[in-house]
Amino acid sequence: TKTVCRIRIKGMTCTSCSTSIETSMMKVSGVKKADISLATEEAVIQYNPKLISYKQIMQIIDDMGYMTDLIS
Ligand code: 9UX
Repeated sequence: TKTVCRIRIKGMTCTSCSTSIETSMMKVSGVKKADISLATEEAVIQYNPKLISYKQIMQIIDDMGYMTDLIS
């Protein structure tokens, strides 16, 4: 089972964007770690697949107003 996903995030234009996504993700039940890079437009998220799926994680980021694609 997957426990880490890499997601492309489009639409981040300043460091507050990446920081706010990171802060929000850390509050989501099942998310263990969220590293989000503005420079590479990539998020690496560790999660517990019994509590949340990568699709749900991507949906949360989409709902914040960004565009996501699964990298791996
Ligand atoms: Mo920076 Mo991001 O002013 O939505 S927080 S652009």
